[in-house]
Amino acid sequence: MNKPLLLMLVLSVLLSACGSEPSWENEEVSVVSDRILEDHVTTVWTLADGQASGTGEGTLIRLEIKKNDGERIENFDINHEKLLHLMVISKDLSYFNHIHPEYKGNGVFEIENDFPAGGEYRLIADFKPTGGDSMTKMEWVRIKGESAKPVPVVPDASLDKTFEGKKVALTIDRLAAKQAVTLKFFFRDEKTNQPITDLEPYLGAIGHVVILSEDGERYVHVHADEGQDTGPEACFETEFPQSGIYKIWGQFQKDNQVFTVSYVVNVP
Ligand SMILES: [Cu+2]
Repeated sequence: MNKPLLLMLVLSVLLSACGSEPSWENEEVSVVSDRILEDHVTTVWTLADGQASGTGEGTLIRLEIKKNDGERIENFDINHEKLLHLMVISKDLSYFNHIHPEYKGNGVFEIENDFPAGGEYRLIADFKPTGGDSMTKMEWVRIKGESAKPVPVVPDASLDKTFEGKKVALTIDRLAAKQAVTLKFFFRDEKTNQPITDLEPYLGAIGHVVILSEDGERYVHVHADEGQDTGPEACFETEFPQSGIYKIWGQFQKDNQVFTVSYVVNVP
């Protein structure tokens, strides 16, 4: 057997550990001058009244997306079944909501969110203008009303946790900053301890994972490996931008119900 072939075999065995081959994204080097780059886009966030909920009424979040020069952006591409994904996360990272605002035209998206208490929240929007980059825009907003007592962000002693009747073990191949990292979730039924093999696609993938640094400043996109379908494993490729404490949220679907898992890790 010649050496390159042997190497390929070894590599394919290594790569199959998480059930699929890695995908490389083509970073398109574009010379088209009117391509919409992230730096060329600005977002204006407005809260209807800024009152905290608890009154049973949601607060309207309005997001206007436009070019820095004020020019409208009219068209957006669907990504994971939606035009825009919005994360609403409390400053202490204890509250997390992933919602999909309605497109009103003229670059304006709106949705109501039931904020659980007053205080500061991070709003994070993921979207892709047609003919532009996939981009993320973030904003801090203050919700009026009494703040909840902050929950400390403490790294989990074990990444083997239970959520809504499911034991979910997270393994991270190497906990290190500025390196390609694979997150692997493994699902078992809490009662029977049997692997869960009937996960359902959620927004066109086996699941969705987002990561935010303790201070809310570094948000990490996570891409699900392709070719995964029903569990019991779900793998995601990512990179922590620098050392520090991060919270990781994963969202998956089973029996037509979306469930959220979360972990706090300290990246050395
Ligand atoms: Cu979404």
